Amino acid sequence: MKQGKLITMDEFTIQETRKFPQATGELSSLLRDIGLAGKIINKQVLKAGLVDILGKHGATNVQGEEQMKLDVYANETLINILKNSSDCAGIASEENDDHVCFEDTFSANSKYVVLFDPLDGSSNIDVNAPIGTIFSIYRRVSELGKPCTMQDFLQPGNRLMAAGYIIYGSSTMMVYATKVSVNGFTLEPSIGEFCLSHANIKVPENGKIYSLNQGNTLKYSDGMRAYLDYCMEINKEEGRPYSHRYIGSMVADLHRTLIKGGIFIYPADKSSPKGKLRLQYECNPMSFIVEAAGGKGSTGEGNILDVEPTELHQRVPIFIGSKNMVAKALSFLYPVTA
Ligand code: P6P
Repeated sequence: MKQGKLITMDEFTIQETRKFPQATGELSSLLRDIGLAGKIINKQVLKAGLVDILGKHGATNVQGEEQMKLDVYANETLINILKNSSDCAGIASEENDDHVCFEDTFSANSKYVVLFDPLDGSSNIDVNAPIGTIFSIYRRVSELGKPCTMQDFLQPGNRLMAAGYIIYGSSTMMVYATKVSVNGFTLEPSIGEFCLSHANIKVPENGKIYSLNQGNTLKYSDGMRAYLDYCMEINKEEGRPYSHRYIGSMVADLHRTLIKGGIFIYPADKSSPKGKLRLQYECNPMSFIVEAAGGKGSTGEGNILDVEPTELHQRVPIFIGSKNMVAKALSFLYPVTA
């Protein structure tokens, strides 16, 4: 790759595709479509405070969460872009009860399906905190030429072809992982292109930041509370106490963790025995990205990517980030008996 040259995401994916002679370019084309959706959503996010797109949409989604208008706009944008893509057989969205098959011939013959959380962290929209779109791309398991099936969307994360997110923050970035590497692209608004800014991202093996909603501490298990005490006690050799950072927007907390290292946790607790975050829309894609960058994603009992999904909106606990920090946290949950 030539040094100093601005490399657009399209150029990058084409160069990456050339490394695999058998690649057809369909995955690159799908990533380009998702990037286009991100640019369209970004335009509305940037002016959310100025137009009547802010505030409650009045509807509630399958999670029972009140839908912000931007949620609905982002969801419809992704569905429309992917419906017109020649590389997507269907979608499943955190905002939709069920999956959606695209019936046209082109789509029915496409080999990929896409799952997404169209606007994660939407409770932060009206306080101008970072929010994001999270997406997962699977090769379908159903027969080409026929409509996609639920089984296409209930695949474990270890079968992901690619996963990524678009973060609408101080800058707009698209980060995506394949099994080969994780790369970040920053939107250059003057040319409307995502340009390579973070090549071959690697999660530091150790970090100094722990990220979780400490307001839930009283509902945590004894092991989780012991780990929190560990994070807060002073130990200069180990660089503790850690710093606590929690934005309340998974994409923003995970993007910081990916770049700086650290651990993000949304554990099971007394009121949420499976935790809060969704396996297929948040935990699997983020674990795929973090593990491709050398980090770790665990439910506390095993690898997130190995969980066999049983329903589209199921939740799992998540411990994710620097691999040594995740290992340390798990040692408090399941102390190794001597
Ligand atoms: P809590 C946002 O609603 C979200 O789904 C994630 O983006 C975020 O990490 C989490 O929920 C925040 O949850 O319970 O701490 O507000």
